[in-house]
Amino acid sequence: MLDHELIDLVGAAHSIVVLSGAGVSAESGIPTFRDALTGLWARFNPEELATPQAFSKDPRLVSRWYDERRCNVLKCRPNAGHFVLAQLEKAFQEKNRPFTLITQNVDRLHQAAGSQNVIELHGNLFTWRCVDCGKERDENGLAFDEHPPRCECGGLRRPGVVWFGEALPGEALLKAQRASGRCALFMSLGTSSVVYPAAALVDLALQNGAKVLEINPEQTPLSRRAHWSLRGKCGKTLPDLISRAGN
Ligand code: BV8
Ligand code: ZN
Repeated sequence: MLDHELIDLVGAAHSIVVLSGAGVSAESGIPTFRDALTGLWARFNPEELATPQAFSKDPRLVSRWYDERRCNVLKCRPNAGHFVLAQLEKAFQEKNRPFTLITQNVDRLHQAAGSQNVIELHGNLFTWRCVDCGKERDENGLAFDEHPPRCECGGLRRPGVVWFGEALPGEALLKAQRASGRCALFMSLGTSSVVYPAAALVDLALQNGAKVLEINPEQTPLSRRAHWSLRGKCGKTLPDLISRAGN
């Protein structure tokens, strides 16, 4: 049951920050990070494969995992949760109020749904770069025929994601921190809230007196700190909330 104070706040907030996690893409058919390891990959822990060490040790295995995820995402479409966030951004732009969408996701489905300003904290599956010369190229086609793919200079190319132990893109993180520290409402959507420094953004919002909404079918470490923690799927709960708020 949606709370009237929350509905009023979503409609009237002077600024909103959204932090999205893999749960927002779950209803598009993309396995969440914790369950991204099925079949061939079942014997690995994601944190083991998503590291520079794993790539140096077995570049072929890591390249195949990321290329398989990239090809799977290319077959997926944004869901109602993605679309309603794109609409909310548009509604806030028209009211000249700040709306910031920060994502941990690497699938670019927010952009596919029409969100204009997306802060990608963890990179994405489509921009691959050469480990030697740094040359980047977007890959939106079929699976690579060699793993890892090679650069013209002969160097190995890696996925443009942020691995565990790697720093997040400085400018993206700074923008995310600034927006989080200024917003009136912080929405944590579909994230387990355990990966840092993304999971620390909500602290900046709370310190600044913002209200916090979480939407997740499961409890997370944020649940007891949020003003509202709705047990539900983003694809259903979010559109209900946004439509009730009149955005
Ligand atoms: C760094 C790209 C330092 C790769 C990813 C404190 C400070 C700084 C670092 C650390 C710290 N403590 C620990 C660390 C180290 C580490 C970390 O956080 N480890 C965790 C595991 C404890 N952090 C790092 O290494 C970061 N780097 O800080 O480096 C540094 C500084 C300077 C110089 C050098 C180094 C880098 C972190 C980024 C790692 N890369 N992704 C890839 O995708 O393969 S993170 C990865 O996890 C994904 O991006 C994913 O987004 C992210 C978080 O997961 P979630 O999005 O939350 O997804 P998850 O599966 O966990 O949960 C899904 C949720 O959805 C669930 O709660 C589920 O209930 C819910 N759900 C399911 N269905 C639905 C739903 N919700 C709504 N609707 C539904 N339908
Ligand atoms: Zn190169």
